[in-house]
Amino acid sequence: MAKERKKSSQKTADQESISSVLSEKRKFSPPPDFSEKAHISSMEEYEKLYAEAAEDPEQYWEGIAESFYWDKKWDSVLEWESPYAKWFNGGTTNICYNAVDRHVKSWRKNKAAIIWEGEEGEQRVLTYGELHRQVSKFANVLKIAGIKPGDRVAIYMGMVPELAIAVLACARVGAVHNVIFAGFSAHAITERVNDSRAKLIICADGTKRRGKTINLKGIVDEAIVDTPSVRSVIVLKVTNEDVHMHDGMDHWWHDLMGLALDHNDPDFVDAEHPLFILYTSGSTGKPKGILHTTGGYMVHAANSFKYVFDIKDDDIYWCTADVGWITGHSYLVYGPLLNGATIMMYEGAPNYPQWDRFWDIVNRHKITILYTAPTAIRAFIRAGDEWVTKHDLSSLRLLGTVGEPINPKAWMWYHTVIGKEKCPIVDTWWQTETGGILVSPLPGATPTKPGTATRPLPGIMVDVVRKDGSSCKPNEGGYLVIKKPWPSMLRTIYGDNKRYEETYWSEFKDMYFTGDGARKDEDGYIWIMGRVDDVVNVSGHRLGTSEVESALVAHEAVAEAAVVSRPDEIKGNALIAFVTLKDEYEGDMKLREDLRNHVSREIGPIAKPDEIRWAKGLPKTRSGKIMRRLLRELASTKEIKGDVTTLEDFGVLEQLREQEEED
Ligand code: 6R9
Repeated sequence: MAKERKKSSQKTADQESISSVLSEKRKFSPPPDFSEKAHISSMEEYEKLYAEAAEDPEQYWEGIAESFYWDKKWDSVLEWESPYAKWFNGGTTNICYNAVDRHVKSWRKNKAAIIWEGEEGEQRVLTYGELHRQVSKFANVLKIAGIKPGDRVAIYMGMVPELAIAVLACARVGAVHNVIFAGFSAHAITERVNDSRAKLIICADGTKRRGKTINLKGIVDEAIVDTPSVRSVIVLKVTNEDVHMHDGMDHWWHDLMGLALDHNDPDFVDAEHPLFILYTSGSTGKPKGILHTTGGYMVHAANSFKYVFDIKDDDIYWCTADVGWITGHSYLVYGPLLNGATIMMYEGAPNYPQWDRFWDIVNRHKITILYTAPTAIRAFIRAGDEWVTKHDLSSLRLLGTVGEPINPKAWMWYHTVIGKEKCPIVDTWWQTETGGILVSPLPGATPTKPGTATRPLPGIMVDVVRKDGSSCKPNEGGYLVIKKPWPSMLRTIYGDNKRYEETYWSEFKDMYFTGDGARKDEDGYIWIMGRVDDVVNVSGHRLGTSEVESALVAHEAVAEAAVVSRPDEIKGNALIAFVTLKDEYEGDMKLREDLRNHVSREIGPIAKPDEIRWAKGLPKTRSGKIMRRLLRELASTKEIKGDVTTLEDFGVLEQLREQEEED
């Protein structure tokens, strides 16, 4: 008995969240008045559409593609030479034209496209007409800067409307944008700019965060010391930082805009013309440049947005993600604008000046659809309901989450405290690689259960399979795969087809491997159980543990490092680094903070280990592989605090563990 109690108290938070998910049986039907007005209003309608799309996926996608403007129609819907896809091949279009110009030719010309709010409460509204004018002008600026179709352009800015303008203008002239999250370090910029060989960097002078300003231009200056491909830098004045402008290389955004004409004819490009590269973490050290192309991405980003968020013309939609991540690309910029929606854009922290900032924004701007991350929801729960209840949230009609599994407790809080039990929740599963949402409830149709992204969207064939590729039985845990190509799938890893083939297509024959573990329940609902590779989700941001390890061992004091994650109530996961120091550095009291800052400089503050533990040596298998499972267990169950002299002695720990098992 005593032993049992001891064992159960050692159950990790991870196991607890899995078992709570396994026993989750609650089911919530869409409110009838929501369904009545929804684009898809019943499960029967969903099942019918799903079956039709499964029967003839190409016909299904072709039907959707027809609702966009194409300068020339495609010759074929899909050409598939596994694992390389060409969607709508032979067709030409321009995604910026579809997202902006089309609306300007309609009554939406004077509709708000972007409502922007800064941290100090500054506000701007850009109508579709104004957005069109600014994007056209900036497209002319890009041309003046010598940018040609296919050239890569890096963008490093905070969440200001000009970020969306820069992205759209690149697409307009056929340039390939690479947005780099403004929290990344100079080193991370150098790495991305060199991998994509970007010709131009567009940045802001600075950005605001929790009342402080970050000098982005200074970081770019540091990054471009070592980037031979960069010819010029365009700098947008936002925070009035004291910046140094290099003669002939750096130009002010406002000076160039002053020279540019209002009118710009978009470049209609091939459907398979590259649209953007977005770097994401993988299970090995170097970030992967995920390449998306124009036509297929446009079709799925727009269509998934329309149905998952059930968008209507009077909605005010707010996605809290940064444009530096895929969620910001597909569901802040492209998806909503392709649908002519009004978007809210906020530059600042969720708890500035206080923990009610989000709810204050919802109330003042009468937000109807809110799309955010479980990590934010968990932080709000901890801050306390009183920050929420003092605001009127009655404008909200639909809630969404993305980025990591949402634990049932957080789901229920979102449902009751924010949604007042009247807003459906769409828990949307997807990845940088998938370009758009693949698994999600349709809010007017799908009964939801807390903790599951439910069923795949029509046209998407997902499955949970065993190691040999055979389908798992209901509730049997396995690997999440996608069995048929879809239009917004990544086309490759930029410049590295081999890595593309190995990472996604070598594990299972003719199936795309997501890297996620999952199970499918008796209703066919997909429950994501987290990554099965060395990728971890920290506050909804995707990080490779090996990336952090590489950064640590790059420090002169470090002999070896292993980074694992531990479940964390707020961040989802926390990073724990086990570090073996070179002999001469042992006992250096300052090193813990030095190493954390070093990782921050190498990758960015989001990658800072939460805890650094010193280890005499790392536990390894006979073949020399670090025993990460053991480290994960240690990281979850036993917090070793103390000064630099506290060393993990794995020999001793191993012995202790063995004794315990024998007991
Ligand atoms: C969109 C995005 C992708 C990874 C993915 C999975 C996790 C995303 C999720 C989810 C459970 C959800 N993930 N959405 N897990 N439920 N609704 O986040 O892209 O940054 O590339 O991360 O995030 O593990 O494989 P990305």
